[in-house]
Amino acid sequence: MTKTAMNYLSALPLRDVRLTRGFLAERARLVRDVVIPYQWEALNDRVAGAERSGCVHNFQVAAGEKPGKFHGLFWQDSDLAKWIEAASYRLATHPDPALDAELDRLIATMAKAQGEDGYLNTYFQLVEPHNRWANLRDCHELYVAGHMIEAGVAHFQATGKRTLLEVVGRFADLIERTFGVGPGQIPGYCGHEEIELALVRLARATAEPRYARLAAYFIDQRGRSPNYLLEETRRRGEDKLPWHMFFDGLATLQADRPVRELAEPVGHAVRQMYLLAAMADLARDLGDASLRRSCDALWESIVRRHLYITGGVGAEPYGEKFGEPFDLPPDRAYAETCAAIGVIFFARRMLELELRGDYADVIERSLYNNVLSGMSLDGTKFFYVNPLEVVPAVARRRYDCHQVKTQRVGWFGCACCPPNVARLFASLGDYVASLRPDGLALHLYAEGDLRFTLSGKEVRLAVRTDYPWTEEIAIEVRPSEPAEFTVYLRIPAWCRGAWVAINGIRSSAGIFPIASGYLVLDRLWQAGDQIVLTLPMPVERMRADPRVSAVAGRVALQRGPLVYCLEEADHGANLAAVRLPKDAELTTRFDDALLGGCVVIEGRATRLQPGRALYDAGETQSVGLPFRAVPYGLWANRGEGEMRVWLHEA
Ligand code: FUB
Ligand code: ZN
Repeated sequence: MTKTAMNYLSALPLRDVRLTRGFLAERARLVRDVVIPYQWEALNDRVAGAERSGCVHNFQVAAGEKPGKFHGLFWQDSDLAKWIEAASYRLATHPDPALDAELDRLIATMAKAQGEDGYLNTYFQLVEPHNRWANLRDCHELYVAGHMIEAGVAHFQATGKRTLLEVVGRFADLIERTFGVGPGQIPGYCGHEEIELALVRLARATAEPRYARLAAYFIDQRGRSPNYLLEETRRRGEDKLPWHMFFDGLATLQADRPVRELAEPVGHAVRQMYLLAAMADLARDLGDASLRRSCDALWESIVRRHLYITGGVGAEPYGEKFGEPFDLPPDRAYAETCAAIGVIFFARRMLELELRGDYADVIERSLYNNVLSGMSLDGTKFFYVNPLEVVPAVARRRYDCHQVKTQRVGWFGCACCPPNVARLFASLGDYVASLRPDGLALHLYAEGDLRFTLSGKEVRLAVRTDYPWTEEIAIEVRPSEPAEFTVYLRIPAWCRGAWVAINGIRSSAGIFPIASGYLVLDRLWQAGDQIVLTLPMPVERMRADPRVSAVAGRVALQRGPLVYCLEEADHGANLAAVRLPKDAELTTRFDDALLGGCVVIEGRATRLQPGRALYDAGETQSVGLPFRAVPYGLWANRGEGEMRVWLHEA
């Protein structure tokens, strides 16, 4: 093993990260107790007033258990697959016999629906059986297969049962026989990436490297000349590309060139992020340095030119795509929930390749802001797009890509986001910490207990904190016997002047080594050793690079990892008229009656008064008003109204 390989990180098993109290634990509980059951009802078409899913019905029809017709989109099965993943993570952390049995029944139906040859996709089985693999550009067959594979792996890892794993293994074997550059094989790949990262997971779970080789085939074949997707298009006799590809052509699908030649993120944002996640996986598992270089280049480009302050990507509603560098409009932002989840997937894999604080900083930014915004406080409503500025009457007219921007809804015709949020929050333990051969790295601060083994010694970490509301994180280290190892604690880039106390002796974090954004605490740990990390969280006025023309000169308020916004509920309409004086003193307070309890930022602002004419050469009058900003991730939980992140100063 090379030195670098030895330093790769890995997640702890989910059951060994118990989130017990506080902000993240509360989201995880909500997903466990409300979101997963709610989504099961939605997937069974039992939620009155919500869009019909048809997911479970489709499998029952394909299995011959029910009469009826397929309902939904080509990729409808993937919604159910993501839910199975979420439910499996829930079983891993909180065993539940009823849910376990429900999954067993569902998996039995899926197994019955599977074709003799291993094929499984209810759209093609029920609607176009003669057209299998005929339109890889649009029809998402391998994307759906990827989600099924992820579900099979998650279910196996959570329960030890091989039922779904065997189903998806048979499907993966069919895919392996079908695709490739050998005689009689299809030299193609999917228009929507996902299969690649799923195959890596399958390879790891089954210790079958051939699945990783298949993933590498899909990555290497993508965008090669002659271009398979173009040839396929011609074969179907089509003379033009679909609407969402008009502007960027094959780059919409990251298929206009080999992936190693990508210099900027392009095209459909979720696809781009899933592709990058798989590239990072393969860079690691196959030791592929050129894939790693591409991942590094794309990472740099995304965080320097394409990332919203809320951790979202994909500014362009037309085709749900990445836009031009620095084009990050707050109002017509698309910032799909799934795309921010894709950012987190990519960042986690980069972090596992190399312990670097900026990767975990982005995970934190995306999670606490864009992804959090994707789900209502009660867990039964979801956002697909996550703009940073909304005037409802205007936003309703700009009904971009058919997604509602002004309030969350119970389900979508294209419901990719809700179960994606569920699987992410149900697997938060994968993001909180990771293990290195020399110690443990804490990335996200949340109250809970972690258990791991280092050099044969069992260690427990008990974390106590009210983060992100408060600044202190207390960690008790409990090795089964004294043990020398390193505890790496992330010092977020937003934090200046961290403090650390070890067994009561307090010092500036600066006196310890800080490597790539992590405080390195390397010592002989004894049971009961106490670390207290203090991450000061003043309210910061954040400014965008002036090349972000849509918000140049404005400020966004951030405290700790949370980006804040103004809501109409606190200030009335026309938030554009609210100005934040440069010298306004901003105070914080925990309001336990607001939005489930949160820290609000308060102060005095001014409001420009309506003018006498549409345009007027005179001074605009203004009056003072109390000002209250709330965490962006919690917006739109008090009815429909205006919201604004980027503010003008006065
Ligand atoms: O196309 C499948 C999923 O639906 C994508 O990832 C989302 O962007 C939405 O289009
Ligand atoms: Zn989505």
